[in-house]
Amino acid sequence: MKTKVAIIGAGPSGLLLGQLLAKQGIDNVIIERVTGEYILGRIRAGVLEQGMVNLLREAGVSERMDKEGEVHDGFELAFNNKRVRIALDELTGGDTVMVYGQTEVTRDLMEARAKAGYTTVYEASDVKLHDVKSDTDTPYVTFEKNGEQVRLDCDYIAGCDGFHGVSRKTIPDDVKTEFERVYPFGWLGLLSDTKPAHDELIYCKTDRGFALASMRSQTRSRYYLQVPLTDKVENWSDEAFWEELKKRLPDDVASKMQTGPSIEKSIAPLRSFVCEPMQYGNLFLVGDAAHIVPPTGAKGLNLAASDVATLYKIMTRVYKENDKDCINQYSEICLRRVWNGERFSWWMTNMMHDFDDVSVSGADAITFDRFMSSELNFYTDNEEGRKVVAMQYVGLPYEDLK
Ligand code: RFL
Ligand code: PHB
Repeated sequence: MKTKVAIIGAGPSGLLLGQLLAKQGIDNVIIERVTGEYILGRIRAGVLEQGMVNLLREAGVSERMDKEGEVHDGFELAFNNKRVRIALDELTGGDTVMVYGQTEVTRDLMEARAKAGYTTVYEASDVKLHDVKSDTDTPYVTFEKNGEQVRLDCDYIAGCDGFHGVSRKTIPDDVKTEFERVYPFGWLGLLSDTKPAHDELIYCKTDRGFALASMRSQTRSRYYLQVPLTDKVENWSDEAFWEELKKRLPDDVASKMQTGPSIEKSIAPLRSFVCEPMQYGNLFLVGDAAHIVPPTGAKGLNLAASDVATLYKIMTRVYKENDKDCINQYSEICLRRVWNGERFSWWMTNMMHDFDDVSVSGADAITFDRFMSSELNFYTDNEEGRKVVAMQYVGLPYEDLK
């Protein structure tokens, strides 16, 4: 097999890049480890920044999102028995976010790819990247499919294979630096076909821990609870989840909340992670393969989309203008936006979670919590503070190539 761009991973990063390249007539093949159904079963992001919404429109996959997605012009922070609304549009001069699930984005992209007739190899095992940095400029990928060994020759490889993928591991240790922080708790998420508790998202900091009331549509809710890392999802019955959630949501929201059976329930650990650089020879790392944020700022998928936007511009210039020098800009441009997203997500996580049960104890833990409560008051008591939160939540602009 031969193609121009080999894409490893059919998550949102790989599928969106593939779709944009296809629009430019740039041939690409996606190699994915699991089945399409398995990917669609993973319940993840729910909030899309304006930049990602625009990119999905540019890719020609926005029809259903524009019909069924919900534009949100604000969200709430609840703490110390008060609720503060962050009015996104007023504070940013008109920017908003779109509530439309990652599952739906992925489904739309899969359908568009099938229609365009581009190849996706699902259930490929033992995927390996070769000669990503060589004098010959000819990297290739090998994998096993239906018991047979396959070789895919290409010009470039986009590593869109998530945090546990092979692409990042292909970059030699002495070339890359990995920055990591693991948080001492996880998020237990529950999806249910119930009316959302409120018409906007509410991020709640309480003495019992953090909770988030989110949604996918007017009939589907998504909720999260901060839980210790030692908790097992099997030990959380739906009843126990709803009971605990009611204790963490503001009283008037909790008292009216609809409950029902879960469609999905899972625990996600929280991590901040960045790999520098995000490129090596003809290999580019995209999305979760290069960086992870804790979900508190709703930035993970959105950072993946801005990486895709940058790589798409570079590949278009390479193939349409025969300018190969521009590939050197990839890592630098991406990392500037990535570190902003990392800082915001880390900051929101620290402000909104209860760290009392962590390794620090006694006065240290108390001081930390006091600092963060004071910070939350400081940023929500005045319009300038709320503006800082709003600007980052809607997302910083995408950077152009030089
Ligand atoms: P993905 O989605 O992990 O896809 C990677 C794909 O690569 C495949 N793969 C391989 N393929 C071939 N060979 C191999 N060796 C391979 N190894 C892996 C995998 O099977 C998979 O299909 O990465 P991608 O595409 O970069 O997308 C990133 C997003 O999924 C992620 O950043 C977001 O979901 C993060 N996130 C959120 N982001 C937001 O912007 N807003 C949110 O509201 C938000 N909420 C969340 C989130 C993530 C969460 N979890 C569970 C981590 C909420 C949660 C709970
Ligand atoms: C979600 O709906 O899954 C969601 C929303 C906002 C976040 C994280 C997750 O910050």
